Amino acid sequence: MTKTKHELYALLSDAVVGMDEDTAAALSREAIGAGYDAYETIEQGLAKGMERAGKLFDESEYFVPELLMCADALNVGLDILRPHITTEERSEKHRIVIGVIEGDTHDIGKNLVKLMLSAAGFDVIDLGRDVPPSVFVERAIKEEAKIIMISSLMTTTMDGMEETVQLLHEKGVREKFKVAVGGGPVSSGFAEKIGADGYASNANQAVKLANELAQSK
Ligand code: B12
Repeated sequence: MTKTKHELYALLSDAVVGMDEDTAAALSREAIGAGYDAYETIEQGLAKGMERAGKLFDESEYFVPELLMCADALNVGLDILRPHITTEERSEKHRIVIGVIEGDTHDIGKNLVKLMLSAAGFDVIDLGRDVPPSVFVERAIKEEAKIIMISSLMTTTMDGMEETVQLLHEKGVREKFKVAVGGGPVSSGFAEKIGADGYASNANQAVKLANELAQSK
C-alpha cells in the first residue's frame, strides 16, 4: 500500500529517532519520487525527528552517542533532499552572515536555518560554529552584510550574543546591520534585552524574520 505524505514524514522522523541512515535515505528518495516538497520533507520529517531525539536526551533516554547517530541519519536525508529545494530568485540579493556563537558547537539548527535562507534566495555566508563576537563583526563589515544571524543552544554561551551587539556599538557600526538571534534557550525577551533586532523560533520563522529585516531601514 502506498504511504500518504504524512505517513512518510512520520516514518522519516522515526528513522532519525531510530538512528537508521538507510531508511532515512530510502524515505528521502521516496519523498522526491512522489513529488513532495523537499523543504517540507526536511521540516516535517527530518527536523521533527531531531526535535524528538532532543526530548529523549532531556529525559535521559538518549545520550551523546545516540544523538550523534540521529544527526548522521538527519544529514544523510538532508544530502538527498538539499538539491531538490526550490530556490527563490530575488531582484536584490541581501547578504547574511550566520554562525554559532563562541563556545558552542551545536550546529544542526543553524545549518537548517542556513539551508532555508539560501532556498529563500539570500546570499548566506556561513561562519561555522564556535565563532567569537569579533569574527561576527569583522566578517559582517568585510562582506558588507545586511543581517547578522547568531545561534546559541546553551545558556552558558548566550552572553556572546550580547557581546556581539556591544562590539557593533563600540565600532560605531551598529546601525549598518540588523542582528537576529535564535536557538534553544533564546527568546524574544532575551533578544530585546540585548538590543538585537529580532528572534525566531524555527527555520521557517527565521526566513520570515530575515525578509522583514532585509526590508527595514
Ligand atoms: C543534538 C545535541 C547535541 C549534539 C550536537 C550535534 C551538532 N552538530 O549540533 C552533541 C551530542 C554533539 C551535543 C554536545 C553537547 N551538548 Co547538546 N544538545 C543537543 C540537543 C539534544 C538537540 C539540539 C538540536 O540539534 N536540536 C534540533 C535543532 C533542529 O533545533 P535547534 O538547534 O533548536 O534549532 C532550531 C531553532 O532553535 C532555530 N534556530 C537555531 N539557531 C538559530 C539562529 C537564528 C538566528 C534563528 C533566527 C533561529 C535559530 O531554528 C532551528 C531549526 O528550526 C539539545 C537539547 C534540546 N532539546 O535542544 C542538547 C543541549 C543543547 N546540549 C547541551 C549540552 C550541555 C551539551 C554538551 C556540553 C555535552 C553534554 N553534557 O551533553 C556538549 C557541548 C558541546 C558544545 N560545547 O557546544 C545542553 C545545553 C544546556 C545549557 N547549558 O543550556 C542541552 C540543552 C541538553 C540539556 N538539556 O542539557 N549536543
